Amino acid sequence: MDEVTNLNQRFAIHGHLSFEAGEDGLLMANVQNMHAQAEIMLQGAHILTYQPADDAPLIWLSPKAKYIPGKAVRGGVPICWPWFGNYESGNPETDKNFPAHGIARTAMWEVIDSEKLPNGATRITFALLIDEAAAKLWPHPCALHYIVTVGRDLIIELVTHNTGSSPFTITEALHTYFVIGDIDAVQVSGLEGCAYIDKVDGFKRKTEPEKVKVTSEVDRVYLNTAEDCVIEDHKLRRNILVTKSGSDSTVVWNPWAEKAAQMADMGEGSYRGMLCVESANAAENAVTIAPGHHHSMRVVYAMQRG
Ligand code: TA6
Repeated sequence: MDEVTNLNQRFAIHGHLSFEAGEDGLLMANVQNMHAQAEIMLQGAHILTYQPADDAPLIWLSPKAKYIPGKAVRGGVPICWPWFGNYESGNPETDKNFPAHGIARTAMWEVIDSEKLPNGATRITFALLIDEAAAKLWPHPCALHYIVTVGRDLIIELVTHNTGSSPFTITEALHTYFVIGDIDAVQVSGLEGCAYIDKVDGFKRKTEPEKVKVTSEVDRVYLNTAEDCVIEDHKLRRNILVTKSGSDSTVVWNPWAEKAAQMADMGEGSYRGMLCVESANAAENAVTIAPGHHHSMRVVYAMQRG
Protein backbone atom coordinates (compact mmCIF):
# COMPACT_ATOMS: atom_id res chain seq x y z
CA MET A 1 0.00 0.00 0.00
CA ASP A 2 1.43 3.42 -0.92
CA GLU A 3 1.97 6.06 1.75
CA VAL A 4 -0.80 8.40 0.58
CA THR A 5 -3.38 5.60 0.69
CA ASN A 6 -2.12 4.55 4.11
CA LEU A 7 -2.34 8.12 5.45
CA ASN A 8 -5.84 8.64 4.07
CA GLN A 9 -7.06 5.34 5.47
CA ARG A 10 -5.71 6.12 8.94
CA PHE A 11 -6.10 9.89 9.33
CA ALA A 12 -8.29 11.45 6.61
CA ILE A 13 -11.49 13.14 7.88
CA HIS A 14 -14.27 13.90 5.41
CA GLY A 15 -14.82 17.65 5.14
CA HIS A 16 -11.62 18.35 7.02
CA LEU A 17 -8.45 16.53 6.06
CA SER A 18 -6.92 14.53 3.23
CA PHE A 19 -3.42 13.60 2.08
CA GLU A 20 -1.71 13.68 -1.32
CA ALA A 21 1.72 13.56 -2.92
CA GLY A 22 2.52 17.19 -3.76
CA GLU A 23 5.52 18.90 -5.40
CA ASP A 24 8.27 16.40 -6.20
CA GLY A 25 6.35 13.63 -4.46
CA LEU A 26 6.54 15.31 -1.08
CA LEU A 27 3.66 14.11 1.12
CA MET A 28 1.12 16.82 1.94
CA ALA A 29 -1.76 17.17 4.40
CA ASN A 30 -4.55 19.32 2.98
CA VAL A 31 -6.96 20.90 5.47
CA GLN A 32 -10.20 22.50 4.27
CA ASN A 33 -12.90 23.19 6.86
CA MET A 34 -15.62 25.79 7.53
CA HIS A 35 -13.09 28.20 9.04
CA ALA A 36 -9.93 27.99 6.95
CA GLN A 37 -7.67 26.04 4.65
CA ALA A 38 -4.07 24.98 5.11
CA GLU A 39 -1.38 22.83 3.51
CA ILE A 40 1.21 21.04 5.64
CA MET A 41 4.15 19.13 4.16
CA LEU A 42 5.13 16.03 6.13
CA GLN A 43 8.77 16.89 5.55
CA GLY A 44 9.49 19.29 8.37
CA ALA A 45 5.79 19.17 9.43
CA HIS A 46 6.07 22.39 7.46
CA ILE A 47 2.92 24.50 7.37
CA LEU A 48 3.12 26.02 3.88
CA THR A 49 -0.16 27.93 3.73
CA TYR A 50 -2.95 29.05 6.03
CA GLN A 51 -5.89 31.19 4.91
CA PRO A 52 -9.00 31.99 6.98
CA ALA A 53 -12.20 31.40 5.02
CA ASP A 54 -13.17 35.08 4.80
CA ASP A 55 -9.77 36.69 4.53
CA ALA A 56 -6.48 36.94 2.67
CA PRO A 57 -3.71 34.40 3.38
CA LEU A 58 -2.00 34.85 6.75
CA ILE A 59 1.12 32.80 6.04
CA TRP A 60 3.56 33.84 3.29
CA LEU A 61 5.14 31.35 0.89
CA SER A 62 7.85 32.43 -1.50
CA PRO A 63 6.80 32.56 -5.16
CA LYS A 64 10.15 30.89 -5.84
CA ALA A 65 9.98 28.31 -3.07
CA LYS A 66 11.81 25.09 -3.96
CA TYR A 67 10.55 21.66 -2.88
CA ILE A 68 13.65 19.52 -2.55
CA PRO A 69 13.72 16.46 -0.28
CA GLY A 70 15.92 17.27 2.70
CA LYS A 71 15.95 21.01 2.04
CA ALA A 72 13.98 23.73 3.89
CA VAL A 73 11.22 25.52 1.98
CA ARG A 74 11.28 29.34 1.91
CA GLY A 75 8.22 30.59 3.74
CA GLY A 76 5.43 29.06 5.79
CA VAL A 77 6.34 27.98 9.34
CA PRO A 78 9.76 26.28 9.42
CA ILE A 79 10.41 24.53 12.74
CA CYS A 80 13.81 25.47 14.14
CA TRP A 81 14.80 22.74 16.62
CA PRO A 82 16.80 21.61 18.63
CA TRP A 83 18.84 24.72 17.92
CA PHE A 84 17.98 28.14 16.51
CA GLY A 85 20.43 29.74 14.08
CA ASN A 86 23.93 28.31 13.74
CA TYR A 87 24.96 25.47 16.04
CA GLU A 88 27.50 26.78 18.54
CA SER A 89 29.48 24.22 20.49
CA GLY A 90 32.55 26.43 20.40
CA ASN A 91 34.27 24.15 17.90
CA PRO A 92 33.86 25.81 14.46
CA GLU A 93 35.41 22.74 12.82
CA THR A 94 32.62 20.38 13.84
CA ASP A 95 29.89 23.03 14.02
CA LYS A 96 29.90 23.45 10.23
CA ASN A 97 28.51 19.91 9.98
CA PHE A 98 25.38 21.06 11.81
CA PRO A 99 22.60 22.53 9.60
CA ALA A 100 21.38 26.04 10.39
CA HIS A 101 18.19 26.02 12.48
CA GLY A 102 18.54 22.37 13.47
CA ILE A 103 17.29 19.04 12.13
CA ALA A 104 13.48 19.24 12.45
CA ARG A 105 12.59 21.43 9.48
CA THR A 106 14.19 19.11 6.91
CA ALA A 107 13.42 15.75 8.54
CA MET A 108 10.47 13.47 7.84
CA TRP A 109 7.64 13.56 10.37
CA GLU A 110 4.81 11.09 10.81
CA VAL A 111 1.16 11.79 11.50
CA ILE A 112 0.11 10.25 14.83
CA ASP A 113 -3.37 11.70 15.27
CA SER A 114 -6.09 13.70 13.53
CA GLU A 115 -9.32 15.09 14.93
CA LYS A 116 -12.24 17.32 13.98
CA LEU A 117 -13.05 19.58 16.91
CA PRO A 118 -16.55 20.54 18.11
CA ASN A 119 -15.89 24.14 17.00
CA GLY A 120 -15.28 22.99 13.42
CA ALA A 121 -11.49 23.23 13.54
CA THR A 122 -9.15 20.42 12.44
CA ARG A 123 -6.32 19.20 14.65
CA ILE A 124 -3.37 17.13 13.40
CA THR A 125 -0.54 15.81 15.56
CA PHE A 126 2.87 15.04 14.06
CA ALA A 127 5.89 13.28 15.57
CA LEU A 128 9.48 13.79 14.41
CA LEU A 129 11.25 10.73 13.00
CA ILE A 130 14.88 10.99 14.13
CA ASP A 131 16.94 8.90 11.73
CA GLU A 132 20.52 7.70 12.25
CA ALA A 133 22.07 10.79 10.68
CA ALA A 134 19.97 13.11 12.84
CA ALA A 135 20.73 11.08 15.96
CA LYS A 136 24.44 11.67 15.33
CA LEU A 137 23.78 15.42 15.45
CA TRP A 138 21.38 15.21 18.36
CA PRO A 139 22.24 12.12 20.50
CA HIS A 140 19.68 12.79 23.21
CA PRO A 141 16.75 10.35 23.71
CA CYS A 142 13.70 12.52 23.06
CA ALA A 143 10.37 12.79 21.32
CA LEU A 144 9.16 15.89 19.47
CA HIS A 145 5.44 16.37 18.90
CA TYR A 146 3.82 19.13 16.85
CA ILE A 147 0.13 19.85 17.25
CA VAL A 148 -1.47 22.03 14.57
CA THR A 149 -5.04 23.29 14.94
CA VAL A 150 -6.51 24.87 11.81
CA GLY A 151 -9.59 26.96 12.60
CA ARG A 152 -10.59 30.62 12.74
CA ASP A 153 -7.15 30.95 14.31
CA LEU A 154 -4.01 28.95 13.60
CA ILE A 155 -2.77 27.29 16.80
CA ILE A 156 0.61 25.58 16.88
CA GLU A 157 2.28 23.73 19.75
CA LEU A 158 5.77 22.24 19.75
CA VAL A 159 6.39 19.81 22.61
CA THR A 160 9.85 18.44 23.42
CA HIS A 161 9.87 15.32 25.63
CA ASN A 162 13.09 14.22 27.36
CA THR A 163 12.80 10.43 27.31
CA GLY A 164 16.38 9.87 28.45
CA SER A 165 18.18 9.85 31.78
CA SER A 166 20.13 13.11 31.42
CA PRO A 167 18.98 16.72 31.01
CA PHE A 168 19.46 18.43 27.65
CA THR A 169 19.22 22.03 26.48
CA ILE A 170 17.49 23.26 23.33
CA THR A 171 16.91 26.49 21.51
CA GLU A 172 13.94 26.62 19.15
CA ALA A 173 11.73 28.87 17.02
CA LEU A 174 8.55 28.77 14.99
CA HIS A 175 10.10 30.69 12.11
CA THR A 176 6.82 32.03 10.76
CA TYR A 177 6.64 34.12 7.57
CA PHE A 178 3.59 36.40 7.59
CA VAL A 179 1.87 38.00 4.59
CA ILE A 180 1.94 41.82 4.83
CA GLY A 181 0.59 44.44 2.44
CA ASP A 182 3.92 46.30 2.14
CA ILE A 183 6.96 46.49 4.37
CA ASP A 184 6.64 50.32 4.51
CA ALA A 185 3.13 50.08 5.95
CA VAL A 186 3.68 47.66 8.81
CA GLN A 187 4.91 47.84 12.40
CA VAL A 188 5.17 45.33 15.24
CA SER A 189 4.01 46.24 18.74
CA GLY A 190 4.68 44.34 21.95
CA LEU A 191 8.48 44.54 21.95
CA GLU A 192 8.87 48.10 23.19
CA GLY A 193 11.49 48.27 25.97
CA CYS A 194 12.86 44.78 25.18
CA ALA A 195 16.57 44.00 25.02
CA TYR A 196 17.59 42.44 21.73
CA ILE A 197 20.59 41.04 19.86
CA ASP A 198 21.05 42.94 16.60
CA LYS A 199 22.43 40.34 14.17
CA VAL A 200 22.78 43.02 11.49
CA ASP A 201 25.05 45.15 13.71
CA GLY A 202 27.68 42.77 15.02
CA PHE A 203 25.29 40.97 17.38
CA LYS A 204 25.33 44.08 19.57
CA ARG A 205 22.85 44.18 22.44
CA LYS A 206 20.37 47.04 22.23
CA THR A 207 17.01 48.07 23.67
CA GLU A 208 13.91 48.55 21.52
CA PRO A 209 12.55 52.05 22.20
CA GLU A 210 9.32 51.80 20.19
CA LYS A 211 7.17 49.73 17.84
CA VAL A 212 9.38 47.85 15.36
CA LYS A 213 9.44 49.33 11.86
CA VAL A 214 11.43 47.86 8.98
CA THR A 215 13.31 50.27 6.69
CA SER A 216 16.35 48.07 5.98
CA GLU A 217 17.52 44.52 6.78
CA VAL A 218 16.24 43.58 10.24
CA ASP A 219 17.43 40.48 12.10
CA ARG A 220 16.78 40.87 15.82
CA VAL A 221 16.46 38.37 18.66
CA TYR A 222 14.36 39.99 21.40
CA LEU A 223 15.15 38.44 24.75
CA ASN A 224 13.36 37.72 28.03
CA THR A 225 9.98 38.59 26.58
CA ALA A 226 6.88 36.46 27.02
CA GLU A 227 4.84 39.30 25.56
CA ASP A 228 2.31 38.86 22.77
CA CYS A 229 2.97 40.81 19.58
CA VAL A 230 0.72 42.52 17.06
CA ILE A 231 1.68 42.91 13.41
CA GLU A 232 -0.14 46.13 12.48
CA ASP A 233 -0.68 46.11 8.71
CA HIS A 234 -1.91 49.51 7.56
CA LYS A 235 -2.06 48.51 3.90
CA LEU A 236 -4.16 45.36 4.31
CA ARG A 237 -5.99 47.15 7.15
CA ARG A 238 -5.62 44.23 9.52
CA ASN A 239 -3.73 43.21 12.61
CA ILE A 240 -2.22 39.78 13.14
CA LEU A 241 -2.20 38.88 16.83
CA VAL A 242 0.66 36.62 17.91
CA THR A 243 -0.20 35.17 21.32
CA LYS A 244 2.43 32.84 22.78
CA SER A 245 3.27 30.70 25.81
CA GLY A 246 6.43 28.78 26.70
CA SER A 247 8.51 31.23 24.68
CA ASP A 248 10.82 33.88 26.12
CA SER A 249 12.28 35.20 22.87
CA THR A 250 10.80 36.77 19.76
CA VAL A 251 12.75 37.07 16.51
CA VAL A 252 11.92 39.70 13.88
CA TRP A 253 13.47 39.24 10.44
CA ASN A 254 13.26 40.78 7.02
CA PRO A 255 16.21 40.27 4.64
CA TRP A 256 15.55 43.51 2.72
CA ALA A 257 16.56 43.97 -0.93
CA GLU A 258 20.25 43.12 -1.01
CA LYS A 259 20.09 39.91 1.06
CA ALA A 260 16.87 38.84 -0.67
CA ALA A 261 18.49 39.26 -4.09
CA GLN A 262 21.15 36.75 -2.98
CA MET A 263 18.51 34.15 -2.10
CA ALA A 264 17.50 32.05 -5.11
CA ASP A 265 14.22 31.09 -3.44
CA MET A 266 13.05 34.58 -2.46
CA GLY A 267 11.82 36.10 -5.72
CA GLU A 268 12.47 39.64 -6.96
CA GLY A 269 11.06 42.21 -4.54
CA SER A 270 9.10 39.60 -2.60
CA TYR A 271 10.77 40.70 0.64
CA ARG A 272 8.35 43.65 0.62
CA GLY A 273 5.36 41.36 1.16
CA MET A 274 6.66 39.30 4.07
CA LEU A 275 7.79 39.68 7.65
CA CYS A 276 9.01 36.98 10.03
CA VAL A 277 7.85 37.27 13.65
CA GLU A 278 9.13 34.13 15.33
CA SER A 279 8.12 32.87 18.77
CA ALA A 280 11.30 31.29 20.10
CA ASN A 281 13.62 30.36 22.92
CA ALA A 282 17.03 31.56 21.76
CA ALA A 283 20.40 32.72 23.17
CA GLU A 284 20.17 32.95 26.97
CA ASN A 285 16.53 31.89 26.77
CA ALA A 286 17.65 28.33 25.94
CA VAL A 287 15.50 25.70 27.68
CA THR A 288 16.92 22.83 29.75
CA ILE A 289 14.59 19.83 30.03
CA ALA A 290 15.04 17.34 32.87
CA PRO A 291 14.78 13.58 32.29
CA GLY A 292 11.14 12.50 32.05
CA HIS A 293 9.94 16.09 31.66
CA HIS A 294 8.74 18.06 28.65
CA HIS A 295 8.64 21.66 27.39
CA SER A 296 5.81 23.15 25.33
CA MET A 297 6.03 26.24 23.15
CA ARG A 298 2.58 27.32 21.88
CA VAL A 299 1.42 30.16 19.67
CA VAL A 300 -1.94 31.40 18.41
CA TYR A 301 -2.16 33.47 15.21
CA ALA A 302 -5.42 35.42 14.99
CA MET A 303 -6.60 37.97 12.46
CA GLN A 304 -8.15 41.22 13.63
CA ARG A 305 -9.77 43.45 11.04
CA GLY A 306 -8.89 47.18 11.41
O1 TA6 B 1 15.30 34.03 11.96
C1 TA6 B 1 16.15 34.89 11.22
C2 TA6 B 1 17.29 34.06 10.63
O2 TA6 B 1 18.03 33.42 11.65
C3 TA6 B 1 18.16 34.97 9.77
O3 TA6 B 1 19.43 35.14 10.33
C4 TA6 B 1 18.20 34.24 8.42
O4 TA6 B 1 19.29 33.34 8.36
C5 TA6 B 1 16.85 33.52 8.43
O5 TA6 B 1 16.76 33.03 9.77
C6 TA6 B 1 16.62 32.49 7.36
O6 TA6 B 1 17.42 31.37 7.58
P1 TA6 B 1 17.36 30.18 6.47
O7 TA6 B 1 18.32 29.15 6.97
O8 TA6 B 1 15.94 29.67 6.42
O9 TA6 B 1 17.75 30.83 5.15
